[in-house]
Amino acid sequence: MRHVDDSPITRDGNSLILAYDHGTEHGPVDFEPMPKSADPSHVFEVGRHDAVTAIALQKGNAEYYRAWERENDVGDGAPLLVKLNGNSNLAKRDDYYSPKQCSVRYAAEELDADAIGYTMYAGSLREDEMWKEFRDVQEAARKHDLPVVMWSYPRGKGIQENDDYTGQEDPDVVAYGARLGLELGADMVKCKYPGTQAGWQQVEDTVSGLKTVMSGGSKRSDDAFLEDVYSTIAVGGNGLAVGRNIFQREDPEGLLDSLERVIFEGTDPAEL
Ligand code: FBP
Repeated sequence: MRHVDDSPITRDGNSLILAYDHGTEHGPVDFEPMPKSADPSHVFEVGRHDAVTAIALQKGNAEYYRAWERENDVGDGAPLLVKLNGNSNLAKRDDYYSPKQCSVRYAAEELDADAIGYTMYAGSLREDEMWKEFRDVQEAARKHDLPVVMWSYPRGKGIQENDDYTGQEDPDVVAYGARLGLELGADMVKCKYPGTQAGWQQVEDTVSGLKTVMSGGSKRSDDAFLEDVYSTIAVGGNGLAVGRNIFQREDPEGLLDSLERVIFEGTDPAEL
């Protein structure tokens, strides 16, 4: 089993994953602030920045990505992380569930993936179903030597109806979700920012060295965003998986330059 540090999605142990699955998860509304971001090839180009260690795509865009690389003779595109499951904002369900649309075999053999990703909604009424799917995904990924990134987003009735928790960003909830990544065999876990550095420290204290990356969240100023990222790196976080804070910017190059220094060199944004 290859260690994630030896895979292309990390650099010096850390990662910057450019997430572009929002057309599935949120719908075209996420492209409205920057209409050119609706064109996948625009975001593929952004992903050629040296800071980016993976681009996370749903199956359809992953197929397009490989074709785009071939047709444009792109040799330095970001490594490909195929997101195996996803769900839309259109569905009405009894509780959160993210169905799988791509197999590990297809990701590995047809898409030449460098890693796979799976969203886990622990706390949902459908958690058991997702655990079973994740088991199959994780074991198949091991056979293909692909790192497994868990989008660990505890949410649903089990969280909402438990008075011990204040919601999805409660540090106890985020840390529990991160721990599940370790227990269920992920190589890296992607978690919501719990609001404070102490909250992220709690995550790190829970995962015993498992790779952790912060989920970007909605767009904010460069300074506020870099500060949040640094606060996780400073206590042992391994980087970032980010979508809107990159593709909703007219020119994300400057922010990517800064993120590269913060994530891979540990530079305090105050010194940039
Ligand atoms: P952002 O940086 O834009 O928050 O993207 C990270 C991400 O995990 C995406 O991969 C995904 O589309 C989205 O957030 C899901 O967020 P949520 O389920 O909380 O709406």
